[in-house]
Amino acid sequence: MEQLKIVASARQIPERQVTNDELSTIMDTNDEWIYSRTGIRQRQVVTTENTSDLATQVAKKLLENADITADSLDFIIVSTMSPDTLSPSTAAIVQGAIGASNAFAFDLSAACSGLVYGLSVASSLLATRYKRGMVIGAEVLSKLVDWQDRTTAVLFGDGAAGVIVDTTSENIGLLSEELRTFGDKGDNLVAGRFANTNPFSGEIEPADQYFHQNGREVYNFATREVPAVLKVALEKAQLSADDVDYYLLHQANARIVSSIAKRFGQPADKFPTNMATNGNTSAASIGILLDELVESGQVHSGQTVAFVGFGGGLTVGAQIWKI
Ligand code: 4VN
Repeated sequence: MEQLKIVASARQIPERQVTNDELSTIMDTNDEWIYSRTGIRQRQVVTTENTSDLATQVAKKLLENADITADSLDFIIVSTMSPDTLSPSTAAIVQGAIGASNAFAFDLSAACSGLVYGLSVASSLLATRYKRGMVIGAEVLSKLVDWQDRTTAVLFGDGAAGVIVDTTSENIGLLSEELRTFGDKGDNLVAGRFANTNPFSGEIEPADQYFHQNGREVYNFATREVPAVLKVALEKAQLSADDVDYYLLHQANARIVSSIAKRFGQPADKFPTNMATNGNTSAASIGILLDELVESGQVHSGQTVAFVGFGGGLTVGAQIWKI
């Protein structure tokens, strides 16, 4: 059977850096508080770009890195919770910008699990009719952050990253996955609420674009569900935790990452992090981390790598890849 294989990765991070020290000049917070609780020292935020600009830069770099033309793409998936607009989708904007005339394009909404969910959809598309696609996680969370709320404003950063996926007849690629959604807990992480002002509506819930989270609940959800899905994905791949070279977890919080490493009895250096420099970039974080590690040569073909996304929905998903 044809499997899907990652053939290229790329990332795009905005230039403007905002350190914890700079944040402490605009809100009542400080580097020690932020760093000790989250592992974040700085993040990058956009000044003029929107989500589709970051995603389009990633798409262009992907074409270059894979040495392929835009017209060879069958589909483009952009996973995002911060699209430019609901219509057109951010993926459609990217498709137009790079001239991928043979590709259909759509956005996928799964918050911080977006890249993993997007790759799951891509694997099904490639197993049926299609040969090649792009999956990009792109976020400008700085437009959803309430910059008056120091409990959330310190956590997030903007960025985008993605991969090109191709079919292969080799026995590599996506070995297994376990995806779960807990919609009954969705209220713990909310952003981008519209108001319905139709003349027939009764009591209207007011619009609220801002990101709100019940941090404790989301944190506890992550420490409970990430080990559970990872364990199932490893079992499905008939691998042990030791067989995995690198675990690329969503970069929400350094303490979550180290607690999962301990839980699986794995050394911390198998759980690379970049939240110190990038903050939490939601759907973009796993792709950014992957591209950094591919660039430095730490992650390369022949290795076994786990991706684990978790967050809004609430959603969680683990995949085991033979790169
Ligand atoms: C997944 C997670 C988080 C998240 C939740 C809580 C949290 C990150 C709460 C306690 C606080 C330090 C920060 Cl687990 C967010 C998302 C959204 O991408 C996804 N940090 N913290 C403290 O007081 O220690």
